[in-house]
Amino acid sequence: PVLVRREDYTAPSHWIRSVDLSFDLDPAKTLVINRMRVEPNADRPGEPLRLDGEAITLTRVLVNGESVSFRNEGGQLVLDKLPTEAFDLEIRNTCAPEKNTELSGLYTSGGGFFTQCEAQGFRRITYFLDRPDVMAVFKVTLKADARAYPVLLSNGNLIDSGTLDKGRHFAEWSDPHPKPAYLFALVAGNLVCREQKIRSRSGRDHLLQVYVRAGDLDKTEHAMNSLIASVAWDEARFGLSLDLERFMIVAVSDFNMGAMENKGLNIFNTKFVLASPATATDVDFGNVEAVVGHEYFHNWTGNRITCRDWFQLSLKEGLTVYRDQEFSQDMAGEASARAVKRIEDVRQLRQFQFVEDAGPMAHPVRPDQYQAIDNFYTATVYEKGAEVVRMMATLVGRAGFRRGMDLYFQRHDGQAVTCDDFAQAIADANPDSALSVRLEAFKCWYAQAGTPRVNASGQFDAVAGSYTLTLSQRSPATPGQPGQAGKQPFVIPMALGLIAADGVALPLQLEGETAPHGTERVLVLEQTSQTWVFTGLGELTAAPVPSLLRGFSAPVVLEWAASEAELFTLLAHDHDAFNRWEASQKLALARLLAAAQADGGAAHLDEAYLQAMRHVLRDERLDAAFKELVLTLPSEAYVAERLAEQGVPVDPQRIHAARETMRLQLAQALHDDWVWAWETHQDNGGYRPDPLSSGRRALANLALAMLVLAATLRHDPLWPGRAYQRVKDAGNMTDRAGALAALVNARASLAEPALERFHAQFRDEALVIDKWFSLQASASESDGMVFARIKALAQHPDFTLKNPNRARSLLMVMTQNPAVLHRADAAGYVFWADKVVEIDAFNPQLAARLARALDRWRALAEPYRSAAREAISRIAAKPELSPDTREIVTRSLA
Ligand code: BAL
Ligand code: ZN
Repeated sequence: PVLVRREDYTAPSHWIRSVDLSFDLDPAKTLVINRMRVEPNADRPGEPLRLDGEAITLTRVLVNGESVSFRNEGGQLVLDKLPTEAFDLEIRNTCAPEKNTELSGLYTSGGGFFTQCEAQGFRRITYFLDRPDVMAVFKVTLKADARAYPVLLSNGNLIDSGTLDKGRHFAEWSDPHPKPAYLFALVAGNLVCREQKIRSRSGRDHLLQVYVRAGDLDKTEHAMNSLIASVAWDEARFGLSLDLERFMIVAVSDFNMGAMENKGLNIFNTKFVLASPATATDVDFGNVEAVVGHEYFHNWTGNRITCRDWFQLSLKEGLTVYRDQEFSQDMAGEASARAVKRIEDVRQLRQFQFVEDAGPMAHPVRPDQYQAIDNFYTATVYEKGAEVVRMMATLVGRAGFRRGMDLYFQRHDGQAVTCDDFAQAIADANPDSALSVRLEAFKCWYAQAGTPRVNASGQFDAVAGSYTLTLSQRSPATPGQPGQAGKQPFVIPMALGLIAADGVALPLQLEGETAPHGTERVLVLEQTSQTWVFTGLGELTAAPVPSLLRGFSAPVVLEWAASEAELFTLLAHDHDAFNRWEASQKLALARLLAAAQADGGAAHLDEAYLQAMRHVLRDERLDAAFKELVLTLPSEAYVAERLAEQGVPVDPQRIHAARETMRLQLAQALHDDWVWAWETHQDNGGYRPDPLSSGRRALANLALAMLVLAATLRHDPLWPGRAYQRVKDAGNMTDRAGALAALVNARASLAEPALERFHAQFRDEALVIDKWFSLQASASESDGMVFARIKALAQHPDFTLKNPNRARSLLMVMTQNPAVLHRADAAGYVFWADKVVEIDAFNPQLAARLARALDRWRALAEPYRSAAREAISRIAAKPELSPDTREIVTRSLA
C-alpha cells in the first residue's frame, strides 16, 4: 500500500486549462473522448506528464493531433518528451459503467447513468491530473439512446441538444467556472423534475431543478423549498450569491455518500432529497434541509475556493458543516429551537467524533498521511472541523467572522488553498481579536489529534466576595502523536457564566476590571493551567455555581467534579439551554456508570433524580423538543467511552442492562407524567416539519415508548393496543415509525403484526423499507433475539448488500447497537467480519466504513476484547482485501 504524506506535496508538472469531453453512453462499454489543453508548469520544466487512470481501457493518445509514445507506470499513463509550450492532448478510452459496483466514477443505477468523482473517481472515467489543484473549464457532450435516457445532464449551462441517428440524441453542456475534476458530473436517465425560477437578491434570475424518478415527484417539495431557503440564506448571512443560471439536484438510490456538490449538478442519495409526510420522519425532513443546504453552500466553500490537496479536506468540509449547522439553526428560528439543534449536533459529535479521536483511526482535522483518501471523510474532518471553525467565529465574534469570510473570498476566489490560508484570512480581518494574537497556537486544532481534557475547579471566598476558577488542560496520546509532553496546549474558548443558588445570573467582573462585563463571557484557556478571579460577589451567602463550556464552546471533555446539588441547580436555572441539558445528562450518566459497574448491574433511580425529570417534563416554559432531549438517557456508546476514559474495561452487555433497567424505572416512576405528556402533545392539524410540532411529536413518541414498555411488562394491553392503532392510522411517518419502534423495543406481542402491516403498506417505498430494516436492527436486545432477527433479515428477499442504503440500514445500524454486536459467544463479530469481506469484494468504500465498527476493541473487557481482535485479524488475513479496508484493519490492529 502506498502512503501519501502531506509534507510531500508538490505543485503539478502541468496545468490542464480546458477539457472537452465527449461520452458515447452505453452501460456495457462507454466511449470517452477527452480533449485537453495542457500547459507545462513553468516552475517544473521538463517533467513528464503522469495522468491518473483506474479501471479504464486506453485506445488512443494524440499530442497536437499526432501519435506519441507513452508508458504505463503504476497505473499512471506517463508521457515524456512533451512540447515545452501549451499543447492539445487527446485521449480516447472506454469504461464499463454497468460493471462499476464501487459506485465511484461512471456507473449505472436504476437504469440510468450517474457519476461520483470525489475524491478520486474521475480517473475511473478518463486519464487526467486527478488532483484538486488542477482546475479546468469543462465542455461536455453526452450521446445516448433517446428512449432509455431522455434526460442528459452535466455541469453548467445547456448550450445545444438534438437528435442523432439510430434513435440516439445528444446534449452539450458548458461550465464557465474552472473546476477540479472531482466536481465533474454527468447524469443520463429517465427522470422527471420539479423546477422553479427564482430571482436572487443580486437581481439575477436562476432556474432551480430537482430531478427524480417518475413516481417520486410528490416527494420533492421540501428539497426545493430547502434549496430556495439556502440560496436566500447564503446571500443574507454571507453575501454569497448563486453564480449559475441553472442549479440542479438529481436523486439516485445507489450512492456511497449522502450527496455530492458537483458544480451546478449536485447528485444526492435519495435519502437526502425525497421527503413526504407519509414516508419521511421529522428527522428525515431536517436532514434533507441540512444536506441540501450543505451541498449548496459548497458552491462557494469548496467549489469557488477548493482544496490544494486532500489533506486540506476540512477546509471545505469543516467550514461547510459549520455553515449548514448555522443555516439549520437560523431556519429553526427561536432561541430554544436553536439550542435543540446545537444539542443534537454535539450529541452527534460526541457519539462519533470523540470515539474516533480515542481510537486507532484518530487523526488531526488536517491529516498528515493516508493510504485511501476515502477513509478520511470522517467525523473528525467534518464535525470536529466544523467545531474548529465555530471556535474561530467565537473568538472573532459574528461580525468579525463575516469580515474574515469576506477577506477569504477576496483573497482566494478561484484558487485551491489550505486550512492555514483560511485561518489566516479570518485572523487578518480581525487583527485585534483573541484569534489573531494567538493564531499560531490556535492552529494546533488542525495539527493535533485527540480530544483535549479540560479540568475545572472553583473556590468561593465569601469574605473577599470572590470566586477563583482554575482551568487546566491535557491531551491524550493518539496514533503517531505522543500525549501530554508531545502536544502543545490548545487555544480553548470557554464560554461561561456564574449562577447564584437561587438561579440568578451573576455579573462577571474579573480582578483588575472596574466594572462587570455582562453575565456571560468567553475566557481563553491557552496555557496548561490558568486561573481567573471573579470579584464583586460579596452579597452572596453561598458559593455560586459555574456554568462552564456554554453552548459547547470547544470540542473538549470537561472534567468538573460538580456536586449533585450544583447539577440540579444548573438543570433548573441555567440560562444556557445547552448546559441545562448537559446537567441532565451528567446526572443520568453518574447513575448509569455506577449501575454498569455495580454487581447485578441494576440501576436504582433516586427520588431526587426522578423528581427533577418530572419537573422538566411538566415545565410549561420548556419546549417539547428540549424535554425529549433531557429525558433521553445518554447512549450506550457514550457511557462506554466515559468508562474507557476512566480505564474501566467496557462490558457492553452490562451497560445495556443498566441503561434498560434505568429506562424501565423512568417509564414506571413517571407513568402518570408520560400519560399526561402523550395526551397533551397530540397534533390534529396537518403535518408540518417545523421545530415546534416536530418537538411535540418527539416527546409524544418518547412518552408512548415509555408507556408501551411499562405496560408490556405488566401484561396490560392498553398502550400496546394504542401503539398498534397508531401504526395503522397515523397521519405521518414520524408518528407511525415512533409507534412501531415503541412496540418493537418493548417486545410487545403486537410488534410482529405491526411490522408485517408496515412492510406490506410500504413495500414499494425503498427508503421506508430501509427504515423497516433499521428499526429492527436498532431494537433493544434481549436474549439474543434481535441478533437472530438481523441474521434472518440478511436473508430477506428485500435485502441486498449492493444498495448502500439497504446494506447500511441493517449492518451499520446493527454495529451501532452495542448489545447486538458484542456478544459473549462472538457471533456478532463473526457475522460482521463476514459481511465486511463480502462487501469489500465489490464496494471497498462501503466495506471500509463498516470495518470501523470495532475500532474501540482495545477498550473492551474480556471475552469481548480477544474475540474482537480475532475477528479483525480474520479480515486482515484475507490477501485480496481492498486498500481501503486494508488500511482500516491494519491501523486497528497496530
Ligand atoms: N464532498 C463530499 C460530500 C459532501 O461532503 O458534501
Ligand atoms: Zn461536504
